[in-house]
Amino acid sequence: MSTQVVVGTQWGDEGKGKIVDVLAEKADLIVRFQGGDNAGHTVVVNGQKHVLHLLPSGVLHEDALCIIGPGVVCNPFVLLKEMETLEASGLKTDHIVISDRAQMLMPYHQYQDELEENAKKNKIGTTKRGIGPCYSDKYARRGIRYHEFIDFETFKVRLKECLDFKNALFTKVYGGKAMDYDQMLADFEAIHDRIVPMIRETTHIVNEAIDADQRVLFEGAQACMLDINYGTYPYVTSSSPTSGGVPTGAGIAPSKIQTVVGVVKAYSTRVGEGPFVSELLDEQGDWIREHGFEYGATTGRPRRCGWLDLLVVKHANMLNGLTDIVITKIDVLTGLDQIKVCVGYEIDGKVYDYIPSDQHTVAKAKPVYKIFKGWKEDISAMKTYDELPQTCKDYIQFIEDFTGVRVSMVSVGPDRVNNIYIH
Ligand code: 2SA
Ligand code: GDP
Ligand code: MG
Repeated sequence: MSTQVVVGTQWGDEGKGKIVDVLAEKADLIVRFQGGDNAGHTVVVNGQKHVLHLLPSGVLHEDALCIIGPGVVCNPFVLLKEMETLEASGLKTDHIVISDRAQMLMPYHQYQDELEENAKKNKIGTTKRGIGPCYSDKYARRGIRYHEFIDFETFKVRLKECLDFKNALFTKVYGGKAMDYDQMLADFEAIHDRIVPMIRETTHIVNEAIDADQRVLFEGAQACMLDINYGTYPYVTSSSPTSGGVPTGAGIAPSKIQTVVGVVKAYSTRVGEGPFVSELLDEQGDWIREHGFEYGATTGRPRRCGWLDLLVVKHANMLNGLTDIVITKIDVLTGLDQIKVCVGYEIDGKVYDYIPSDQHTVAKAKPVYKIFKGWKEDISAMKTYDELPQTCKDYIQFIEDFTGVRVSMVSVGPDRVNNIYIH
């Protein structure tokens, strides 16, 4: 048995896409287990950049089967567009399958997300891709799953009942417009022949692969602080991006998870609203954004930037059971005289070494920092740990000591090859 999970430990955009692509070289199967096209995962190969939203980030490895798992909310129109973009670059897409249990993210989910975001006083800052409304329908048991798309006559009926319900909501509650059933049906009819051959019962495929000792990689989107239960609720996404989401989202027993790789960006970013204790609302934050090119890979929104928050990473370790940490974007910090790391939250005179549940309490927290010396050397072409400046090694060592998790790899650039392997 060989299974590996890759998860984000902060607020997403840690560089999971790049790390999954690197680890997928040795995988037979790659499985997305949650989220949807809110994700923006960037993979750079030989200078060519690919941004993936629904497709697993291992998709460039054409020999591995890529599965969009049961826990994903999958917009079929976005999926096909993404496949066409890959095909236009000369890449193969016939190794991609969709679970018949995956939820179909519908045009009305996107519209609902937009209406709800616009109507809210305290906005979440969603990607407006329809993620929350689609998961809400799933749990209210009125979602449409991919197996219901196979027979188009069945789908017609389901679409009618769902759209009638949504149109009443849009017009009577939100003051929006009704969506046109005939047009929507025609749009779905046009993609039916391309989508249906991709729909498979994937749960057996994954479990049989594990039992046959194949190498299976489970790819998380978003991250722990955006987890529906353990993130800064309500400023979260609507799924479980932790290793705990793998058994339910991919359909395997928890005991089948062997290793869990947590991706830790060397500083923090967040896109969307919600508390962010180590945020830098000054020139230092702008410096990180420009040097790290911190803009949303799906929406293009500028990301909020701040120092590394190790309480966040500790929280992620507790919830995910990390066996390894991969540090990314440490090259971005090159040139700074000093680098700060948040090691505690001071709230009403008390120092916390864990993250309180209530986001109003977290919003009051002042960061307790440990200060490190920076380095000036260009580290982006380095290949071994020994080559790194001592101050950079001290920074890495501290992350390992504070979290108690070994740092097995450090990423020093966006390309597939910019890595330093430690263990
Ligand atoms: P949603 O759309 O309902 O999931 O939004 C809820 C919150 O989750 C955040 N979220 C993300 N945070 C970071 N990166 C994400 N993917 C894109 C990227 C984001 C982009 O890779 O850059 O392009 O803006 C992602 N997806 C969801 C979101 O900001 C809300 O805070
Ligand atoms: P993901 O959502 O976790 O996959 O991350 P994104 O792709 O949204 O954002 C990460 C960004 O950082 C992308 O533009 C990557 O190409 C880039 N990146 C990843 N690793 C590194 C690294 O080690 N150094 C630098 N400079 N950029 C990186
Ligand atoms: Mg991203």
